[in-house]
Amino acid sequence: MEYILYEQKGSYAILTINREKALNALNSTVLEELDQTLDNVDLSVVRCLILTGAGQKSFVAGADIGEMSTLTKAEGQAFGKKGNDVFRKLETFPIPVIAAVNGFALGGGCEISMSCDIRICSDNAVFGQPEVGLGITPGFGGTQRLARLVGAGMAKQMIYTARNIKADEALRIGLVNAVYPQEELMAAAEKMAAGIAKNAPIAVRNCKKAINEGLDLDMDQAVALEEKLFGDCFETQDQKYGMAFFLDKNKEKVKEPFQNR
Ligand code: DAK
Repeated sequence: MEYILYEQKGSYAILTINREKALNALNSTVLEELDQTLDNVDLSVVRCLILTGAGQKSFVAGADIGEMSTLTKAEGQAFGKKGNDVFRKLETFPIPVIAAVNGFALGGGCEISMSCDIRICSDNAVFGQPEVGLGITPGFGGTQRLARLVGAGMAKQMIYTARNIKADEALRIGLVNAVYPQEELMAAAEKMAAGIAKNAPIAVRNCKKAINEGLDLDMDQAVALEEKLFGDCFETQDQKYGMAFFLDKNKEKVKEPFQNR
C-alpha cells in the first residue's frame, strides 16, 4: 500500500492514513487502499480499530483539492461515490472504530471522523467543513452526520460559515468525546481500544448495530431491533461465560476469556 499503514496489536489494530506531505488529504488511491485495508481486517481476532493520520499536524485535511479541481460532473459523482462507499463501510464496520484526530480534520477529514463510532482528538486538532468556500457542499456525509452529532443549529452554523473550530470547542459541542495533549493521544486511543476489545465481542458488535440502525427508526421499531439483538446474544459462549464469571464466587473456576462465539 502506498498511503495506508496497518498495524495489528493483538485484539485491536491501528490504521494510519499516510500521506503526510499533503496533510493526509484523501485522493482516489487513498480511498481505494482504505477500502481494501478494511476488507482485509481479520475480524476473527481484531475487535476494535483506531483510525489516525500520519505526522503531528494533520488527521486528514479533506478530499484532495488538486484531484477534484479538474473533475467533470460524471467524474465528480464517481469520486463522491468512492468516498461515500468507503465512509459507509467504516460506519457499518462490524467492530467499533475510534478516530484519533491528531490535527486538521477539515472537509472530508471531519466527515471521515464522523463515520467512526468515537472521536477523540489532540489539543492541536481543528475541525471544519470549509466546502462552501470552495464552491461545493460537504459531499461525504457532512450535512447529514454533523447535524445528527451536534444538532442541526450548530451544524448549519459550521457549514454555512465554513468556520473552523478548535479542539476545546469541538469538545463543548459534542463533536469529540475527549481532548488530549498530542503526545498522549495514541496511548489514550489504544487504552480505549484495548478496553473495548476485552469485552464480549458479539455483544459489542450488536450494540453498534443497535445504536446505528436504531437511530434511523421510530422508537417502537428501535426497541424491537434492540430486543432482537439482545436475544441474539443468548446461547453464545460469550454470554454463558460472562454470566458464569459474574456468578462464580471465587472467580477461579471460569478462566476462559471471551471467545467471539
Ligand atoms: N488537498 C490537497 N492537498 C492539500 C490539501 C487538500 N485538501 N490540504 C493540504 N494540502 C497540501 C498543500 O497543497 C500543501 O502541498 P505542497 O504545496 O507542499 O505541495 C501541503 O498539503 C501542506 O499544506 P499547506 O502548505 O497549505 O499547510 P498550512 O499549514 O499552511 O495549512 C491547512 C494547512 C490545512 C489550513 C491548509 O492546507 C488548507 O486549508 N487545506 C485545505 C483544507 C480544505 O479546504 N479541506 C477541504 C477540502 S474539500 C464530494 C465529496 C466530498 C468532498 C468533495 C466531493 N463528492 C460527493 C463529489 C470533500 C471535499 C473536501 O474535503
